[in-house]
Amino acid sequence: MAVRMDLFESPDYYQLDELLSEEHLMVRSAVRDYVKTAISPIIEDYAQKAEFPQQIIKQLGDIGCFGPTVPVEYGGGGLDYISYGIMMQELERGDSGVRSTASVQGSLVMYPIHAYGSEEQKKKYLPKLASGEWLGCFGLTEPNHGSDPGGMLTNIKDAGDHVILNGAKMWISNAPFAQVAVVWAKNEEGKIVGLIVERGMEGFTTPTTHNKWSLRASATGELVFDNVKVPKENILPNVIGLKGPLGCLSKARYGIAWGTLGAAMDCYDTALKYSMERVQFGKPIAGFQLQQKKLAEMLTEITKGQLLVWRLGVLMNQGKATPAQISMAKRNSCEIATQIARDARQMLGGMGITGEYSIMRHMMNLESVITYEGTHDIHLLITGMDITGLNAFK
Ligand code: TGC
Ligand code: FAD
Repeated sequence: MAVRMDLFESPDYYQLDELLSEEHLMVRSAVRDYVKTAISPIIEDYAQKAEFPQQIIKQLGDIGCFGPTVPVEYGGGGLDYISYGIMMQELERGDSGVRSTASVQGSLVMYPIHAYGSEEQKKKYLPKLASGEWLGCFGLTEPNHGSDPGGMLTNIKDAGDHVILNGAKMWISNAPFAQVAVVWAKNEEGKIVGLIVERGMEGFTTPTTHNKWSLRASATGELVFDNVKVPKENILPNVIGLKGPLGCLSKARYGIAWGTLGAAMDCYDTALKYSMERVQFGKPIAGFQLQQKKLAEMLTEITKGQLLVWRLGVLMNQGKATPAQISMAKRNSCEIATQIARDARQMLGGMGITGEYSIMRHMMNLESVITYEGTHDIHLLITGMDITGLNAFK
C-alpha cells in the first residue's frame, strides 16, 4: 500500500483562530494529528474497497471524539459545542464517513440516551459508547418515510414486561457493526417513542447496504425487526413524539455544518497546492484568471461558512440556537462544500478523478451528506417556514 503524505494546511483568511480558546486549539491540534497519522494514510484504500475501517471505533473513543459534550461522569468529554464542531471539522477533513461514525455515536446515540434516558440507561450504555467498546446507530428513516419521518410504520405493542417491535429502518449509518440501536417507533396510541435495541435480541437483523458510490468507507445498513421482544426498561422514558428524534438531529446537523467545511477546506488546500505546481502554457495554472476565480470564490465561501458555524457554536453554548438556525448552517455548509469539491476537482484536470487525491472521494461523500440529516430542499423549507410562518411541506 502506498504511503500517503498529508500536507494539509487550514485556511484562516480572517484570523478566526483568535476567536478560539486554548482548549479549542488543543482539541483541533489533537484531532488533526490523529487524522494525519491514522486516517489519511489508509482511508482511500478503504473507500476504494468499500470497507469500513473498524479500528477507528476504538481510536475515536480513545481521542475523545465520541460524545465530547456528554458530562465526564458518563465517560463523555464535558466539552463545549465549539470543541465538538472543531472535532467534526477535522474528522470530515479526513473523510465524511469517519465524521459520520463519530456524529452518529455522539449526537444520535449518546445524546438521546443522556437527554431522554433513565439513570440506569445512562450508566449502562454511555461509558461503553464513549470509549468505543460499543458502537451505536440511529434508526429513524424507513423505506417509505425519509423526509417525512412522522409517517413511520415501525411499531411496538405492549406485552407485559416487554414490548414487541416490528418494522424496518433503512439507510442506517453504522448499522452492520453496531451493538446498540436507538430506534424510533410508534406505540399503540400512534405516538413516537425511542427504544434501545441490542444486537442479539431475537428477530433483530442488520443487513448491509451494498453498491454505494458515496461514503464507501462508512458502513450503512438496514434494521429489521421481526417480533423483537424489547424489555420495557429499554424504552427512553423522558421523551414522546417526533421532537425526540428531531432534537437529536439538531445536534448532529450542527456537527455536519462544521464537518462539511472541513471537507471543503481539504479540497481548497489540495487545489491551491496542485495549481501552484502544475504548469501549462509555460506557467503554473494558478496564474490563470479562471483558476484564480475558483480559488478566490472557494476561500470566500469557506470564510463565510467559518464565521457562521462559529457564531452558531456560541449560540449552542448559550442554549439559544434555534433548529432553523441549525438548518441554515447545515444547508449552507453542505452546499458550498459540494460546489467547492466540484470546482477543485476540475482544477486538477484528469488527476482530479483519481484516488491519488482526496477530492473525488469528498465530492462523492458530500452527495450523501447533502441528503442525510434532512435534504437541501427540506432545510430550505425549514428556513422558509421560519421566515413566513407558513408550512410549505404539506
Ligand atoms: P413538525 O410538526 O414540524 O415537528 C414535530 C415536533 O418536533 C419539533 N421539532 C423539533 N424539535 C427539536 N429539533 C428540531 N430540529 C425540530 N424540528 C421540529 C416541533 O416543534 C414539534 O414539536 P411538538 O412539541 O409540537 O410536537 O414535524 P413534521 O412532521 O411537519 O416534519 C417536519 C420536518 C420535515 C422538518 C422534519 O420531519 C424533518 O426534519 N425531516 C427530515 C428528516 C431527517 O432529517 N431525517 C434524518 C434521519 S437521521 C440521518 O440522516 C442520520 S445520517 C447520520 C450520519 O451518518 O452522519
Ligand atoms: P425522500 O424523502 O424520498 O426525498 C426525495 C426528494 O424529494 C428529495 O430531493 C427531497 O428533498 C424531496 N422532498 C421530499 N419531501 C419534500 C417536500 N415536502 N417538498 C419538497 N421536496 C420534498 N437515516 C437514519 O435514520 N439514520 C441514519 O443513520 C442514516 N444514515 C444515512 C446514511 C446515508 C449514506 C444516506 C444516503 C442516508 C442516511 N439516512 C439515515 C437517511 C437520510 O436521512 C434520508 O435519506 C433523508 O432524510 C432523505 O430521505 P429519502 O432518502 O427517503 O428521500
